[in-house]
Amino acid sequence: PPKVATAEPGAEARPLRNAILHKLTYDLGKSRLGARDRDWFIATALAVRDRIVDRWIDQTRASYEVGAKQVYYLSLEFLIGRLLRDNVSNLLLMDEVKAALEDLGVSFEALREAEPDAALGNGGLGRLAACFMESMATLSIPAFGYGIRYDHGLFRQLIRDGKQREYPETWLDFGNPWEFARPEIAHEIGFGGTVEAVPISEARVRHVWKPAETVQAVAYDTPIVGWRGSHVNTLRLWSARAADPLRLDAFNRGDFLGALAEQVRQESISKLLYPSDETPAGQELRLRQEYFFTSAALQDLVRRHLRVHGDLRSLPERVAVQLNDTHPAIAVAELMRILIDLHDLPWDEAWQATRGTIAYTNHTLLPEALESWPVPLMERLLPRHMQLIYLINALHLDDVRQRFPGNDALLSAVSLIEEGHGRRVRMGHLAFVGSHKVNGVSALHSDLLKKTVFSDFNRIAPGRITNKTNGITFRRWLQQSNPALTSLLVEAVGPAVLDDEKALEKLRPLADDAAFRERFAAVKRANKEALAKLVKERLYLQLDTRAIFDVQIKRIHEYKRQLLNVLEAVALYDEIRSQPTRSWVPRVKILAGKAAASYHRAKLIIKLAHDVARVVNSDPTVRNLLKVVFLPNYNVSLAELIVPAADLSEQISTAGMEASGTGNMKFALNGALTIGTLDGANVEIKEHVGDENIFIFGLTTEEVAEHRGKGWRGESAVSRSRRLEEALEQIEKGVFSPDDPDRYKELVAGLRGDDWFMVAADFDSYFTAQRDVDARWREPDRWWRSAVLNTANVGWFSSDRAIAEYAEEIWNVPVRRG
Ligand code: DL6
Repeated sequence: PPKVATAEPGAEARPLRNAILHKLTYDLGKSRLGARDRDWFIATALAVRDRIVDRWIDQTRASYEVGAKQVYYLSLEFLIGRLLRDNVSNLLLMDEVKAALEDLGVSFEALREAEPDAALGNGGLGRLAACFMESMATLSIPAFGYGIRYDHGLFRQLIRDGKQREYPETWLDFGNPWEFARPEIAHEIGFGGTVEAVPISEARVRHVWKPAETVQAVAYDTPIVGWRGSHVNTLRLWSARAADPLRLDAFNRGDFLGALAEQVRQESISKLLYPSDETPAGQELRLRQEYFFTSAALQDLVRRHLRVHGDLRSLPERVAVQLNDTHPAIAVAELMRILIDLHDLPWDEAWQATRGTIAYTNHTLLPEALESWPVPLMERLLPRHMQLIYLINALHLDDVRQRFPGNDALLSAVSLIEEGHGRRVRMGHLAFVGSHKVNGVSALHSDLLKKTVFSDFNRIAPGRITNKTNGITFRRWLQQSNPALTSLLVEAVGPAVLDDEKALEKLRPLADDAAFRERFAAVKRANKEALAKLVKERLYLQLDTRAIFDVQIKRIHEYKRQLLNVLEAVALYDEIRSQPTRSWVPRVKILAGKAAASYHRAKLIIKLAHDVARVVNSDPTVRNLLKVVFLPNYNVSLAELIVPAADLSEQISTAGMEASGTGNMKFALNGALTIGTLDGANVEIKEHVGDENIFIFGLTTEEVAEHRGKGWRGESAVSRSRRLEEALEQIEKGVFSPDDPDRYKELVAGLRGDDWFMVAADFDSYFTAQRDVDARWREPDRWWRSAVLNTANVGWFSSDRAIAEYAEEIWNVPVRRG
């Protein structure tokens, strides 16, 4: 681990040791002898939390006292993972905690693993929110994260017979020692009902929304500690609490289920991350979740702002609200409602305050992910908001009509209401209109935003779209998950590397130093050994750590093209079998990821990966030259183990479809070489690491569009590639699925057909790039030179850089390091 401000273990660790023991005894009511790892984890977390609280309270108060501008990051997802190592490390307490635990006869690693992952997110968007929270604290930006405290986060993935099964995740079963329940901080969230117009003067009416039901949003606060404990912010997650815990009349009648029904219905809002929205009830629940946390957040921040500043007109000077995608886009209407209906601001002033305060980040161009809600549902659930949306839309369209007269096509393109089959509210449009800045998450993505989904908006509001390329926190994704590499870096370029991502650049000359390269490679080997050990424990599979560890870990999605990766494994398997004595470069293909429960094709791809793995891994002709591994139940903690052990990072999405990616950054930082398309942030990674240190293949965004435009059929790629043809035939014929030979017919038919994700189109180019990877691996000097240069050149992808850009260019708040 990095040696910073080393505490002398022993005497110094004594108070912490006593504190842990005190927590174990008096908070958990356990003796040392009876305590399990989980108990030690909770006791340790509570003792560590005590070291956070004073500075948290002081800094929060201080930022109010000086009237500092507050940032509010609204996100339906915070994919935090575990917090113990994060907090201990950021507080520079690692040596002390380890010494204290050692004295108590407890292993830090064992209790670290007893902490459940807080999986309150699906993937990139949620993990980005978690990295951003840490960076905001590190840069001393006073900030709150607002989201939902789901009882059950992302499902637990079990693989049975190669198939994904989903089970509820239960992170709160033994309590959450990091959070503070705040039952006294509760906001009323209304749904349904009617709106009355009450005259308040001759010229004005006040609209009074009388909701049919109200649910309480109760706060749970988790302190978020910045690097070196510099600053502590709050992640405030809302839990739904029914107004009445049960209906006494029904209970006393003996109708016990009926007595609880209403409570269960209301509290289902914070029950589960991403309830399926395949049914109307599921859709409504999703909208309820979005409004629930957005309204709670805005009520909370408005109350705080009024307490500190007294006047809501100053909101844009003192408050920045960042919408993480459109999930909180209803904020535009909700803030208007609060300002106009509850605080009597005139429309224009309210609109100015709203627009000046809110900014919106778009994370996807995929049409199916661009949210819109049926107007009837909105009218029923949020009647006042719908009125406000109509008004916002009318004024917005008037403005466009005036500036672009006679352009009806433009009007319908930028309207907040989609008129087609069934009227719907376009949440992206609402977010755009209500924001002073809209950003994409990589240079390519922001450019595509301007050219595609928001092209008309870019015309009517030039300059509003800006780019903020994503970043990752180096504390979690380097210092904590790869302590051996961190020590090497500190030794090589000095401790500044722990504080300043730019210091990594000093590593560049060492890429030409053979002794350094050898040490760099040795760290990787040790990390690979650790991963191989885990694979052996979980899958009973022995891996050869001299092989290339070729890794693709992320959500399973057709556009991410795990299928392309598996096809390449099949083709390579064929070649090895046909020429077993050739000198092959050994490879271990490692995959992990979850498919959405209702995403049939993605689940089929998981099954195919397993079917291929079973055949390849048990074929004696292949020996150790190729192994295919699928690690179940991918989560943040698993990623922390896999990323440092990867040699090759698979970033192979169809060009134009991955908004940014952040895994790509984590791998490069840890010295993996990327094989990837010119998609998302890969483009910028290539610019930073240099063309010769990355393997780029495949169609570009423009070429993908061209292919689709010309009615591309995958068959034409198949007919040109014997290799692809053979791989597909085997899959089609059931070579990997003898129990059900037709299992993959549909999947392969898709590749021969419109091949929407260009898997067939890119196959040959990918296969060739993979052989370039093999060639580079055969030259260890060149491989490790590239690996070192990857680490040296990706400092820019720190979330500190990303957050500093948001702060300076969107939020207008100062940043301070340390
Ligand atoms: O910006 C974070 C992350 C990107 O890195 C990924 O490329 C992108 O797919 C992901 N987007 C989403 C979209 N979800 N919705 N809506 O998760 O965001």
